[in-house]
Formats: sequence, structure tokens, C-alpha cells
Amino acid sequence: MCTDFTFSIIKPNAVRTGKTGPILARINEGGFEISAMRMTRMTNPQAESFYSVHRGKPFYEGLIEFMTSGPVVVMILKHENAVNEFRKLIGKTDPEQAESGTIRKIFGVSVQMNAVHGSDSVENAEREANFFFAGFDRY
Ligand code: 3AN
Repeated sequence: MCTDFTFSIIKPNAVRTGKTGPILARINEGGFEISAMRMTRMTNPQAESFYSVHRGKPFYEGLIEFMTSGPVVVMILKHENAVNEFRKLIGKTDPEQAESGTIRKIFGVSVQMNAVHGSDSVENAEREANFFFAGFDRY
């Protein structure tokens, strides 16, 4: 199984505004290989489970509402040191603080609508990839 992978979501506002193609182009240009990808709409229970670590935080309810508001694109990305390299490519959580040229700087509109998700650790990449792609080690 390839361990150098991460998991990403193109969030509803970015999909809704036609940014899926431009974001995928940047991911490819960043040297990532897309090894699994599909469009889906998260249900409430799915979003609550996916973001369970944030339960109780002030932004939690809004986050669930937002992430279930429309289709998202979920994917597994391969690259050497994928988790860290992808976090560099997307930039800081707050698009205003993200470095220029990063995906969140270019496509993000707020902390909540920051265009993309990227796993923050190898353990979470595995958990999150399995969440959407059961048996993902086949990819
Ligand atoms: P990251 O996605 O950079 O790992 P996390 O894990 O802290 O950031 O937060 C998960 C998601 O929750 C973020 N992508 C963002 O959409 C939302 N979020 C985090 N902090 C806030 C906040 N202060 N206000 C609104 N939404 C937030």
C-alpha cells in the first residue's frame, strides 16, 4: 500500500462556482497524482462523523450546514510526503493569511469557505480516505 498519500475535498462553494477544474489543474501542476476521485453530496450524519473532532466548537454547526449544502469532490492524492506537501500547496486555513499562490489564497473566500480540505496528519489521511473510499489501498 502506498503510504505517501493524502485526502482532499473540494468544498461546496468552490464546486458551485465552477472552480473544480482550475483547482484540479493546480493539484496536477503541484505534482500530485489523483489516485481516486468522485463527486458526492455529504449527508448530515456523514459530515458530523467526518468533523467529529470539531463537535462543540463555535463554528461546528455552520461547518456541517456548509459542507452538506451541495456537491463536493473527494479524492486521494499521491505524492512524496503527501500530507505536508499538500498543506503547503493549499496554504493556511484562513485564505487571508494563506501565502500567495496557494489554492486557498486564490480560491478561498473565508475561513469556512476556504475551497479545499487537506488531511492534517498521516493518521487522519488514512481515516478520511477510508471514510469515502473503502478499501482505498487498491487505488
Ligand atoms: P484545516 O482544514 O486547515 O485543517 P481545521 O481542521 O482547523 O482546518 O478546520 C476544519 C474546517 O473547519 C476548516 N477547513 C474550516 O472550513 C472550518 N473552520 C475552522 N476554523 C473555523 C473558524 N474559526 N470559523 C469558521 N470555520 C472554521
